Amino acid sequence: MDLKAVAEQFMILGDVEKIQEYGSGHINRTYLVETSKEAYILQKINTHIFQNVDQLMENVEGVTSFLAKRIRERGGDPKRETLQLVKTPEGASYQREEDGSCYRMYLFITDASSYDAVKKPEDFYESAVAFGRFQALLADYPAETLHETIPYFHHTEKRFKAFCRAVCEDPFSRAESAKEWIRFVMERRDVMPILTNLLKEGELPLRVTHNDTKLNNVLIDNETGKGVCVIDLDTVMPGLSVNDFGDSIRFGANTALEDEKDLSKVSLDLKLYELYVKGYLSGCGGSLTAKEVELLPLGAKMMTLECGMRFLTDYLEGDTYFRIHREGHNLDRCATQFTLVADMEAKWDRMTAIVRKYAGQAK
Ligand code: ADP
Ligand code: GN1
Ligand code: MG
Repeated sequence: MDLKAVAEQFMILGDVEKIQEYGSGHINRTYLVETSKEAYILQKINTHIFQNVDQLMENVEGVTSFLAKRIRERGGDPKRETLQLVKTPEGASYQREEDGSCYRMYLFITDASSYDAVKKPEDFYESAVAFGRFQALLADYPAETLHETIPYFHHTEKRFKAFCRAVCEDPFSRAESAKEWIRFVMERRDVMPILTNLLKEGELPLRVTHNDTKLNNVLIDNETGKGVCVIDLDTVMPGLSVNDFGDSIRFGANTALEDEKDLSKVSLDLKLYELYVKGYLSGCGGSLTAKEVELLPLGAKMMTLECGMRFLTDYLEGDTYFRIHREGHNLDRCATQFTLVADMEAKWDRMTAIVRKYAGQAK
């Protein structure tokens, strides 16, 4: 695909000078487009995963314009603090090419960085404040207008069932090479429905959540070090706040990268965990219930277990979901997640004690 021609279909300023692949997301293909006047992010939407692009983009448009309004009301700068879509001259939020591929464009947020690992603890704290604030800003978003872009995205029990199917069918004969991790999941089968049951029983409220709160989905201002903008809004849907908290811990409070091969490097950094608890609760500004706060550690464990299970399922099914860069990549990713789960189980008392220490900030 001629990316320059694609970029020129959007209302950009200046002449396209350079296009390069950008970022390290597993789902979309992201490009930085530099023109003589401005910089933009061009994304090829993963239509294998997001099959209804109209609905996906309706969500993104709805959430970004809602956030822009709220940010403006608070005296902030909506051009930096939320994603801003660049539309086509016809006013469309994305462009479908003849071969069916779909592209969208955002203003590039300059002088800010996204990190795949915590370099400075303060950055992790600031990402927590940003995700907490994001949760609070969307507290009165009309949730019923949001489409479920990926149904049952964080329904751990359904993820477990999909995993069991993949193990039984074993279409690539890979189960043998993953048997130690398959056993790891089976030993924890009883915990799979806990959070969805609590939601059903009304113990946890359904909120508008981000659902993919990895550290690299928040941009940190290069100068002030503050979390400037939450990005990657494809999975904003009704969900659980404890999952948003948990996914951040899974990714950012791990002492190793998500795909580290040396598992002795993988552990939960309790100092980072504590910073995140503090930052997230402060960003939420008292909007969480006491039950939600109490269950934050469980959110961390469940998101890590679920994500490991998703990587393992994809490995068994032939790597069709998460982009891989080497053979066995998804198996390596699954191994880090489960090693982290085991470490969380070992540190459980300290994880809950830390949350109790900051629980005063909840309603
Ligand atoms: P994926 O769903 O594949 O993770 P993202 O939307 O997270 O895609 O984008 C991938 C990366 O591109 C991000 O981690 C970030 O570094 C960068 N990025 C995305 N949007 C912007 C933007 N508007 N301004 C600056 N950088 C961005
Ligand atoms: C994917 O898009 P990205 O890379 O931020 C995935 C998340 C996983 C994550 C694991 C839509 O996130 O759910 O937790 O990889 N996003 C989608 O790194 O499935
Ligand atoms: Mg991303």
